[in-house]
Amino acid sequence: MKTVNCRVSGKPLTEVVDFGKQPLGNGFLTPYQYKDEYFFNMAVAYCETSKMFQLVDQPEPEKMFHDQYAFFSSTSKYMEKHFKEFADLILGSKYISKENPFVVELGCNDGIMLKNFAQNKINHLGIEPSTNVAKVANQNGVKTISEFFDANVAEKIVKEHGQADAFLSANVMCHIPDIKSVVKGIATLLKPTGVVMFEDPYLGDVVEKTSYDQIYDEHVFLFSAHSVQYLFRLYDLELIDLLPQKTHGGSMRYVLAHKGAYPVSEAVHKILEKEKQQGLDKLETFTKFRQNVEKSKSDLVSLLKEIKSTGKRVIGYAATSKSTTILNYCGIGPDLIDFISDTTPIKQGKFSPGVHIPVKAYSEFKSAYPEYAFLLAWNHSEEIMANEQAFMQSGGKWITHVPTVRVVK
Ligand code: DWN
Repeated sequence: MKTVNCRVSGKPLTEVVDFGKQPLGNGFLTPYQYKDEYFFNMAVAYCETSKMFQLVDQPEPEKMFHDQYAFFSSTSKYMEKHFKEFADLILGSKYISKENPFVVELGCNDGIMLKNFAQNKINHLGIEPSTNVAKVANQNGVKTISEFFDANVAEKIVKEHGQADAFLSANVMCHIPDIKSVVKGIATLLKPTGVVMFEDPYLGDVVEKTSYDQIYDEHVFLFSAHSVQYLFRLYDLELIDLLPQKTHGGSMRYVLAHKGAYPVSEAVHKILEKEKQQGLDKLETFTKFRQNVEKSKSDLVSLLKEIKSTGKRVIGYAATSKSTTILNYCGIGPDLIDFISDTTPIKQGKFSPGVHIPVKAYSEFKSAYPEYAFLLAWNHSEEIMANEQAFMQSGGKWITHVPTVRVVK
């Protein structure tokens, strides 16, 4: 679904970086599927009216989210803890009715967050389009329907369950091209006193850290406070708070409510001002971003080639969706990285999208440590460093590309 106009304002977009031909971020495959492998041209653009940073072209949602979706949220212990804290924050907040509150989560994946409500016997509903993942959520005791949420689904939910006290979402809203229909649906679904809380990777962090790997097929938008405010205002919903998060290399939690329902916090004014200083409201900022992306690419390729020329082994650590952008944009294949180690069974024994690096079980990494591991899940570095003391004691070094390309001991 290619667009020349902003998906939110309808005004013409200005292209800022072209990453060339890219496969699906989670399109792990077997060699007999190579001949039919799907590619699209991945470019990102900016809208000066809505301030929305977005993909120009995005594959159809059914190509990305289906009965073989490869990402399960519960692969990270840190994220389990993060979502428990998120749930506790909502349960203890002023936004939730005392009597029989109803909580809805968009894109609940395997139930990592909603299970905290289910365990507390709170009335809840998960909406998850990937059927294999939704099945796991239901098995985890989380009531989940498999649908792509929009204004029509919102009406159906209201008829069946009534309006919601809280509408939650984590790392999902930025995946949805028809975001206006989602926000329209939220406005219908939310009680007059209800609250929306959602978090996604934050454009401010991506620009600051040149973490361009947050750009891939699934992430049609990278939001900022400016763009979220513009989008929700279209449906009379107001940005009332902002809570920066460490997750996924820097995320933002946006808190919204019906206009006038709650006071607007000081954090909203401060962060909007900070975004102006960073230039997130200006097109020129993204010219500099493109130059930083190009430099990151050439530094990374030079570093990997230099290591390879010394005969040392490099293994990719974690077959993340975001690594698909780096590997394909930089043209890094099995000539530079022997294999990628990953803990998700559905990815193991397959090959990475586009550049076809073998994906192997984590045990293969542990049984013969390489000299270098390229930290493809850099966003989980705290958790990984704590787990990989033995690798480092064996003399193993990490390669990272965020915020700059370098070797870390
Ligand atoms: O938005 C999205 C985010 C939240 O999750 C999705 N579109 C898809 C996915 O992106 P990702 O694949 O880049 O996510 P992560 O959480 O950075 O990476 C998860 C992958 O890393 C899994 O395949 C498991 C693997 N992994 C590992 O092998 N060892 C992860 C950790 C923490 C580890 O120690």
